[in-house]
Formats: sequence, structure tokens, C-alpha cells
Amino acid sequence: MAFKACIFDLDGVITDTAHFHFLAWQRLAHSLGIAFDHADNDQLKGVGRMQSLEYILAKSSRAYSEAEKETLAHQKNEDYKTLIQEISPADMLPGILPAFDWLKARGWKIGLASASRNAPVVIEGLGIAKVFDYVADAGAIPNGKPAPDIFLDVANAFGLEGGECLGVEDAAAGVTAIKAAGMTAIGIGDAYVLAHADIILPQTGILVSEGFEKVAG
Ligand code: B16
Ligand code: MG
Repeated sequence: MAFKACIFDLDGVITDTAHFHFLAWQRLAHSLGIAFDHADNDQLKGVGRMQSLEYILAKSSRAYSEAEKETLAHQKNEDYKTLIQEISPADMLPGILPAFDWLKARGWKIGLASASRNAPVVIEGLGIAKVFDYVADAGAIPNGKPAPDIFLDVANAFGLEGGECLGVEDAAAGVTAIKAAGMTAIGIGDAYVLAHADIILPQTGILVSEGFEKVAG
């Protein structure tokens, strides 16, 4: 079956917002007397906001009410929104603009399947909002990654089968979601973490030559 669409993850694929998530989560964790380091942050890649908070609070000795959790998640997001105000086209990861050009030249649809509710602000800051034929609304998708829902939502919007779509992800949960959606997965990053992807690339600079050209060829 020929590919007709490429569906991108945002954080860690198109731009590196993971560092901003790290700073905001760490500030929150430390304010609660909870340790939080880069290894913790890696566990949260592709994981939604409330689930990420649950991961952090599980390390606390005290229990938090639902109302307190809402307040904490809001606090982290306000911090995160302040940090991403500075995002500009210079924050695009290498090879992404050429990847968009390659896809457009072949008439493939371009979709976004980010777990982040802040995705519209980030792509606006990067200057690429108009590139996407469809952007999934993370807040409207009931089951987060590793469930296939967000990738299937994009495929449905395009009127395509999973087998006609390629997905690009940097998180293990995201690769699992792509495969569960019946799509072909390109993983960006650590080969050990992303072992279940169809193609694994160490970085985005070779996405066209070692990713798209290989699957489309
Ligand atoms: P927000 P992605 C994910 O984005 C991030 O990787 C993850 O760290 C974050 O917690 C999640 O979005 C939710 O983000 O709090 O902004 O809604 O990798 O799926 O593009
Ligand atoms: Mg990601």
C-alpha cells in the first residue's frame, strides 16, 4: 500500500521542548520536596500532563486530592507557557523543513499528533502552523499514547487507513501508538528505547535520506 500521509509527533521530533517541560516539572517537584532529574523527565516523554503529574506525586509520601492535583498541573503549565513564549523558527530541529518540502512535493498529507495541549502555540511560534493539513486536539482524545487514538484521529481526518500513514516519534509510548494504529513507525533517538520502530534514526537531520526515501523507495 502506498503512503499518502506522514504524521509527526511534536516534542522531540520537530522541536526540543523536552527541556522546557523538564524545567517546569523540576520546579514543581522541588517545591513539593520531591526529587526530579533528567532520567525522570525521559519517562514523561509523550506522556500527557495529568499522567506526568501522577508519576511525580507517586514519589511523595503524602496523598494529594484531585483539586490539589488540578492546581499543581495548572501551575506547571503556566510555568511551561512562560518558557515557550520565546520559541522561534530557529528552534526547529535539523532536517524538518526539508522533510516537509519532500512530503509536499509528493502530495502527501502532513499531520500532527502531539500529546501536548500547547502544540498550537508551539507550531505558531515555530512559524509552521500552515504546513499541517490537520492538527489533532490532544484535549479531545480520550486515550493518550501508547493508545493509537491520536494517530487514528489524524488518519480518519485524512480519510486514510493506518497502512497508508507513516508516523514519526521520539518516545517509546509514541512508537507503540503508531504501531497499534497499523502504521509504519520511524523512531528518532535511542535504538534501545525505540526498538519496536520500523526504522530508527539517531537524529532528524537524516529523516528524508534514511527514513522517507527508504520506506517510499
Ligand atoms: P502539555 P509530544 C508531549 O508532547 C510531551 O512529550 C510530554 O512531555 C508532555 O507532558 C505532553 O506532551 C503534554 O504536554 O502539558 O503541554 O499538554 O511529544 O506528544 O509532542
Ligand atoms: Mg515526543
